[in-house]
Amino acid sequence: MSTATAESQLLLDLATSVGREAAALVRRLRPEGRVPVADTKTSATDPVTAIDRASEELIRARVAAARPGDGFLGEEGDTVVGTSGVEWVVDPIDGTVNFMYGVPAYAVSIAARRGDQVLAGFVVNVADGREWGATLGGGAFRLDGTPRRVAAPAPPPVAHLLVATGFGYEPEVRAAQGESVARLLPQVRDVRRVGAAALDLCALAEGTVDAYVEQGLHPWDLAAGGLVATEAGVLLAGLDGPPDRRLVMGAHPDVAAEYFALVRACGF
Ligand code: LIP
Repeated sequence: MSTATAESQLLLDLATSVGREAAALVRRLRPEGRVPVADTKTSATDPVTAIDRASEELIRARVAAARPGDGFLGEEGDTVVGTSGVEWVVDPIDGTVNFMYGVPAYAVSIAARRGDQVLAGFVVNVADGREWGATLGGGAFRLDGTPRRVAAPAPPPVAHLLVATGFGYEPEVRAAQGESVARLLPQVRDVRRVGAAALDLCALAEGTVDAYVEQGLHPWDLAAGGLVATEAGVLLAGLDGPPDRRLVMGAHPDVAAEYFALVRACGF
C-alpha cells in the first residue's frame, strides 16, 4: 500500500468513526416533530439549528484531538488554518431543511483534503444509517454492514436519465435555477430534488439516480460525496473546469459529454 493510500485510509478511518459518532448525536438530540430554527444565514429560508452546531462542535473536537495540526473548514463555524497541509471539510448536517421537517434524507458529510485534492470522504444518511466512504485512488464503498464496493452502473441514453438537482436559498437564484430545470425536464426521464447534495452524489455513485446538476454548492456540500462519486467512476465537471460553486454536473462517462452539453444548453 503506497504512503499516499495509507494516509488516505487513516483519514477515512477517522472520518468514519467521527462521522458515526456525530450521526448518533444528531439522532439522539432530534426532538419529535419539527426541529426549531436557531438562526438563519444567507436568506430567511436558510436555516441552522442548534443540532447542526452541536454536531460540528463534536466533529471539530474529535479531529483536533486526533490531528491537532490539521485545518478545518466547517459550514457552521470559523475556519481553522492548520500546519499539516491537511484540511477537514465538514457539513455537520447536510440537508438541514429535511432535518427540520423530518424528511429522512439528511447526512453528516466529512472530507479531508490536501490543497484542492480530496483524499478521503465519508457520508452517512443519519435517518436510515446508510454509509459511503472513499479514498483517492482507493475506490468507493458502502460502509454500513459488510463493506462492499460501489460502482456507477451503465446509464440509459440521455433522454432517459433520472437527474438529481437542487436549489439555492436566495429567491432570485431559485427563479433562474427553476427556469433551467424547466428547460431540462422535457429532455430527460425526470428530476429528483432530494435536498442534500452529499446524498445526491452518493446516489449518483451507486446508480439510484443517473445524473446530477446543481449551482451554488459550498465546498462542504461537495467534498466527501464528490469523492465517493468520482471513485465510483462518475465524471464531475464545472462551468469551465472542475466542479465549483458556479456549477456541479455529474454523469457516467458513457453519457457525460452529451449530458454536460445539454445542461449548458438549458442555461445552467
Ligand atoms: C443543502 C444542499 C442541497 C441544496 C440545499 C442546501 P444544507 O445544504 O445540500 O443540495 O439544494 O439548498 O444548500 O444547507 O442543508 O447544508
